[in-house]
This record gives sequence, C-alpha cells and structure tokens, in this order.
Amino acid sequence: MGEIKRRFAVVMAGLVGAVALVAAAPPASADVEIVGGERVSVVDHPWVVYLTDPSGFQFCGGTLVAPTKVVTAAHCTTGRTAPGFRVVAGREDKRSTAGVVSEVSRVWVHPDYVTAEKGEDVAVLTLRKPSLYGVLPVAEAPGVYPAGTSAAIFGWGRVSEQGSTSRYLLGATVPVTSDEECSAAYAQYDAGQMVCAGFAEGGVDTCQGDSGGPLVAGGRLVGVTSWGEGCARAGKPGVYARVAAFGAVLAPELVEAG
Ligand code: 4AZ
Repeated sequence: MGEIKRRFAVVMAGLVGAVALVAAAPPASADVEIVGGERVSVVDHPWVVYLTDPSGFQFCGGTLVAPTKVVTAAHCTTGRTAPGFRVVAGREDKRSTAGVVSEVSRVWVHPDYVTAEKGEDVAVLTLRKPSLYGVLPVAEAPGVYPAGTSAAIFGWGRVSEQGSTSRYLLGATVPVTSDEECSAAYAQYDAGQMVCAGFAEGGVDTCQGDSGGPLVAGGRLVGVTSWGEGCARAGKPGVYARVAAFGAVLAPELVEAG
C-alpha cells in the first residue's frame, strides 16, 4: 500500500552536497525518477505509527486514536495474532531507534471483514502500555469531507508500484474523490463504507505497505488505507475504509480499559 509518489517533482540530491539536476531523463525511465511524496515529521504527526513483526519488518501503518488504541486495516492482521505485532511510534526513520516500540495485547477485527475489496477493512490493536504520543480523533459524521476536500495520506510503504518501501515517513495531500468517480473506477466501490482519494490524473497515492495508515481531513481520521488498482494510476484513486461508517461497531473497541 502505499506509497506516496509524485511525478515530475523536483529531485533534491543532497549527496556530497552536490545538487544534481536531472537532465533530460528518457521517457522510458519516467517511473524511476519519481520522488515519493515528501518527508514529513513525526513530531507534527505523532499519531502516525507503523506495524512490524517481532523481527522489525514493517508491513503496514496505523493511527493512534487513544493512548492504547491503534486503528489499522483488517487486512493488516491476516495470519497474525497479538504476539505477532509491534507498533512503532515516534520513529520517522525505520533504520533508527527513535521513539517507542509497543507490544499488542489484543487484536480486534471487524466481524464482517472478508477482504479489503469487500469492505469492513478496519481493525483495532490494543497496546500493552499506554503510548505517550499524541492521538488523532476519529471522524464521526460522514459527509464532513465532500469531494474535493484536501486529505493527507501518510506511510512508509512503496514509493512506486514496483518500487521499494520508504525508509522515512512520507506524506502527501490528495483530494477526496466523488462517489460517482470512484464507482466508475471500481465495481467493488461501496460508498457506504469506503471513501476514495486521489487526483484524476494520478501521480500521488498510497501504495503497498501504507495499508492501515491514516487518511486525515479536518484534523480527524477519516479513512484507513485499504486498496486500489496499482498505485497512483490515472483514474484509479486509492480506496480507504470510511471510518465514520463503522462508528457503532468501532466505538466500544476504542474505549480504554480501566
Ligand atoms: C496495498 O497493496 C495497496 N493505491 C494499498 C493502497 C493502494 C493500493 C494497494 C492504493 O496494500
């Protein structure tokens, strides 16, 4: 899932202090020149976390919505029980030891979840100990983010469809797509529980490895990175689980244990 890639962006090569201007890249290699999103700070977005296995391999993203609660995608939990997760907060660079690695005591998966494309792609991980990092409130009312609303996407996933995942946290801004546009893009789109985001011309998107991470609008968690056809393709926006649609079933899972 994701990765956040942007075509035709300026390449800033900081290596050896030299500024390398990319001269006349051949069209065939256009995808190689993609710069994935932009680096963003975990200080500014402390609620963005990533999930690893016990060996430290990052496979998904997530969002801290309460000190012990991380919202992620149901498909990120496939084949894994609580001991198989670590939640990493406060670490922008996957190769650093910054931040805190938390263990998970409980995994809740939406009871109707089957596959991402069928919907209900939402899960909640409960941390063993409360996180001290900031939390992001969950969107409650659907419809506060009409088509065209600017939404932020985040992740450490792939920087292009066939590329590698990002070492650093990347972020980008994409417009929420209308239901009509998303239905036209995907037969499986269900406006009742999914929301799409992306530019009609593509170029900026989540990708493999970004799943479970946040789609943020109006300072709230609006969506959970879920699926899409490829990454950043024209006419194929990213599909996000529409968090507000799961309010009733999600709310009890977000209550902190006493
Ligand atoms: C994935 O495979 C995935 N472009 C996540 C997000 C998107 C596509 C694929 C959206 O996890």
